[in-house]
Amino acid sequence: MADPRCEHTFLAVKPDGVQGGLVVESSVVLTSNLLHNHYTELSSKIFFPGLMEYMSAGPVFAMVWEGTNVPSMGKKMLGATKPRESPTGTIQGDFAVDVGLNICHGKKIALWVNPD
Ligand code: IDP
Repeated sequence: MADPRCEHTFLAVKPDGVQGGLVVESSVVLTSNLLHNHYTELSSKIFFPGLMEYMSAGPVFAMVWEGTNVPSMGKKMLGATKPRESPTGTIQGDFAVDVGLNICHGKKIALWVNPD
């Protein structure tokens, strides 16, 4: 039986983080289809076209973490969506420069495991 304490969460280092050398392992360029599905709830936002362009600008480094409390732990490590609202010691607070260039992201595992 699966351990109920064993949770999963999805995180990605975005194109600016990969280009900035935050990861050295293999990374993937996202298809337009996957990106649209991933951000479907933001499709009416004024920044959506820019978000698509940003996320297609280069490879991302995608991960699924497994372990006790990984969703809340991952969120705490990432910090806030807006880097200026992210405390020192979080990835966004320490490395990101702007909400449109915010290095990391966490959510939606199933979409990435089965993109079609
Ligand atoms: P999250 O990435 O922290 O979960 P969401 O609200 O789901 O936050 O936003 C997804 C992504 O959309 C953000 O990480 C950021 O790259 C982009 N984004 C969100 N709000 C804005 C904005 O006001 N201007 C530009 N980009 C934004």
